[in-house]
Amino acid sequence: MKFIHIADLHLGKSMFDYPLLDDQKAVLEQVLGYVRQYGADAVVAAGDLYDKPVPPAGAVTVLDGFMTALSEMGVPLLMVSGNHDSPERLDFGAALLAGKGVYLAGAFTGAPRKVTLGAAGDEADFYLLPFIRPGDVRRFYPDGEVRSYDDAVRLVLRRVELSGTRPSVLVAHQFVTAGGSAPDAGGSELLSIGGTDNVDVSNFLPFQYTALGHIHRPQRLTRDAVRYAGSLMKYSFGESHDQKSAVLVTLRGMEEPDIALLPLSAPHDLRELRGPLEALLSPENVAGGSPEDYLHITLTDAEPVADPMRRLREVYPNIMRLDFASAGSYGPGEELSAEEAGSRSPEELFAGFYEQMQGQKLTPQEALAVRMAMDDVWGSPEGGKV
Ligand SMILES: [Mn+2]
Repeated sequence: MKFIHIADLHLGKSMFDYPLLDDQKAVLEQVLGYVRQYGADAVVAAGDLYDKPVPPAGAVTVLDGFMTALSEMGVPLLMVSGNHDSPERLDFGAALLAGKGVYLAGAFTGAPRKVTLGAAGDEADFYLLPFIRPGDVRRFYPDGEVRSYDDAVRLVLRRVELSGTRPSVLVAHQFVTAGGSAPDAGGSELLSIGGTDNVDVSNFLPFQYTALGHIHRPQRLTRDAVRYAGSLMKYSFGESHDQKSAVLVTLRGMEEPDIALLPLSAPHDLRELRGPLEALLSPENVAGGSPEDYLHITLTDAEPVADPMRRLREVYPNIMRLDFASAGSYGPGEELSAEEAGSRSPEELFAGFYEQMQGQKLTPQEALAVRMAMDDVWGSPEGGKV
């Protein structure tokens, strides 16, 4: 029995007003290609299928197409809701879809949904646990002590009776820590402050494989068989150096499974470029990638440049973000105590600020212009008390 684990699709997501749906669709087609290439027996999607509880119509069409393609190939698809999904909306048609090999766990029903798949002698039990909060579990176990996310997951999993002879796979979408140390987040996740939502990795010891979603950077947690697949695509510039992947899991009975990472790449890569405008305007100066990629450009020119966004867009049509390194990049400058600052004139303070931001001193003409602007605002050369 082998299956492909993906997570955090976030279908319908936009970045800086660029809709990513065409790229997302293309990456799902790569996943379908891997299913054919490796003869996968199932696909697991571990939550955050959509980016929003009420996804745009186009996103629903893309997920529908993915489900239909797998169903036509006779390959089951198992999905749980993530913190971005609406559990009830995701459950639409769930009972009917099970007849077509699409298994959904949207809303929590008191226990993980169990699905047994595979040919006789090569079966595996999949447990589908949607994203749960303590309150979701308390409702079903009013007598249970459920104070934290960890309590909630522990209580639910303790009640699962594993077969003991067939391998078990848990599908979940939670913030999993290993003995208190947090996973390495990519930057595009919606994480709670202070980590109160953490669930310890020890909860997953009984399972031969745990297919996790929530953290967007692909990674293992204490063992290869407990892992975050990572997001379908790079969803923040903090992830621009990540290699996104799907996980090919080959179960080997009650032994540790074999794991292989299958690279995923969107038609438009997400990249960061840095340099002076004139150099960047010749794309041959910029190593790697396509000019059509989604870009965060940082201009390092010391002097102001005219109309940089328009000129850059002629070469790079998909600039998501443009920054200027000169703004504040000349170090912290001198630290002034409130008393020291109070003893300086506004002109002196501005001159220091300007030098820190621009890396050069005000010229006499510029100093005069600043003086005149201050007079305009404060009304007299003796001003400055505001
Ligand atoms: Mn997510």
